[in-house]
Amino acid sequence: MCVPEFNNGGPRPPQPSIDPKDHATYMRLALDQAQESPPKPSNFRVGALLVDETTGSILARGYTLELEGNTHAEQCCLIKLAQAHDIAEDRVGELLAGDVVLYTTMEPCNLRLSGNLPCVDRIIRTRGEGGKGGIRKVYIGVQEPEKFVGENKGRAKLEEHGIEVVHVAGFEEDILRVATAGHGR
Ligand code: HJL
Ligand code: ZN
Repeated sequence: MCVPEFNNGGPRPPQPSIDPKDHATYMRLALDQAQESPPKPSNFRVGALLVDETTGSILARGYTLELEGNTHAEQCCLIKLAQAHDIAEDRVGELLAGDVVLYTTMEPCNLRLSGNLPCVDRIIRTRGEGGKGGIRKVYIGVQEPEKFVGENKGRAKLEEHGIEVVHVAGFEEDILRVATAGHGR
């Protein structure tokens, strides 16, 4: 189908607005992202969104293995936002001056079997000197199941660094079904 050019290069049409307090809608959109991820036995299928909590606008979306390499959902959000602004991922916090929160279907990882930098550390480094700006709060749909790395201390580490972690209840079953779809029986 041919999608007509909507605005002929003019200002972008506003995104349909979501009430910033409607956490269930954002978590549902994060779950939609998780469903884009290819099923694999070696990791979970996770989806994530970066949201400006003042305006409700979605700054970036991501899912597991969306970008080249062994990429996590949260990592893809940060890299995509950085790429859109032509800066390196480790400087993406400089773009996040407002009230920025992360929605992720699964608690961010604190240890990766591959040895890659865990998403918790990527989130913490967005905070910059003195913990100003950056990602201020993380909404999670489920804790990470103890399958690959035992107990994930991601939530505790975020909280130690002054980042609030809030569980959005009600999606656990769907999130885990999507996350483990490639794991066999
Ligand atoms: C979260 C993801 C994803 C995981 N967790 N929050 N988002 N894949 O996108 C956590 C799991 C790691 C394994 C394997 N998964 O992914 O613990 O190979 O995927 O580095 O530890 O590590 P690698
Ligand atoms: Zn991760």
